[in-house]
Amino acid sequence: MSKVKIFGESLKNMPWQDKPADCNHVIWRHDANPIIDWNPTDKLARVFNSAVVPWEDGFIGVFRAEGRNGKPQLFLGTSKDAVKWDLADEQIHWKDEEGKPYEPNYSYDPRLVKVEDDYYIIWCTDFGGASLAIGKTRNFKEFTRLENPFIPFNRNGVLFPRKINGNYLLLSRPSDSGHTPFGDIFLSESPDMKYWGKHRRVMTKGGINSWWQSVKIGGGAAPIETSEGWILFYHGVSSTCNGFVYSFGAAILDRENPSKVLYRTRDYLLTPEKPYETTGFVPNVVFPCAALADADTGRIAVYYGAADTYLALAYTTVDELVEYIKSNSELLPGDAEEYR
Ligand code: BMA
Repeated sequence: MSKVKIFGESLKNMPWQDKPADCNHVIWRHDANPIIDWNPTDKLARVFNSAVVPWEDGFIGVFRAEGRNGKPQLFLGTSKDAVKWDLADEQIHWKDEEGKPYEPNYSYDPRLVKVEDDYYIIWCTDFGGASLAIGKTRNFKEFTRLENPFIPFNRNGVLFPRKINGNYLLLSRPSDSGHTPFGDIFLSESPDMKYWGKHRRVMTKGGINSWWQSVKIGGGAAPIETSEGWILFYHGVSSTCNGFVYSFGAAILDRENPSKVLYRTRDYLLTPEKPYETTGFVPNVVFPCAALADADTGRIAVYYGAADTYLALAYTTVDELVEYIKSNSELLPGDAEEYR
């Protein structure tokens, strides 16, 4: 039993490896990373920023995959152990709410979140520019595309796994049309998944003591509800003479009012160090899109894309992580309530 309580399912069969004896950090990598390598199927060349959830007696995931035409689309995958994945050959096909087929021009960086009886997929799509799309499914056979939540440009849509005060909550990162040289995380609410409002700025980029997140930040995995608040893994970007570097850290958001960030890591939790993170299609990227958490043991597994080429896995425990976030936290001026 962990000290910090996770409000969620017990996930006895989720992937897990104990912390290696020589690890002096709060998060450690799966020892057989990457879990998805180059060209995992005849059709798919690279599978990386992807999201997974428990499903039936195993797991299911929505994978960002690029075929040999280099264009990202979303593909389903299933797994018994959430480490070895069977990836579908065919991309996900959508219908809108009137039943008309809808094929996105491109689709990337999916998050997959169960709220009540529906599994929601939020991804980045073309809407006259990169914007968020939302769709849902109950059976992973029929997929219904809903109205796009926001006008362009926006990325990194992360839905909360339950409504608060009757509203769905969605984190996002408004941006411009390119590789945005700016970006803070905002929270929006909706009573019906159609009309979004009550926007709040949650967290800002930057920090004189925190260069890894100085250019932009974006929500990562669906927040994990705990007795200490919502744990949010998020990515942060820094700029070098050799291009952007993507790392990730974590924040704790207030349980009843998640627009309030209570703590956030001054230092990154994980930065590109391993060959599969520093070398690939886009070097120096670790990009989390999902986490599994076991309410019984407090174990957490984070899924992250590496170098826009691979899918990788890292582990921590809720007690260690919360303790680390709290004792290494530095809020930024824009995070404070009065600045909204
Ligand atoms: C972001 C997104 C991610 C990608 C990252 C690094 O803007 O496009 O999909 O992993 O850049 O290339």
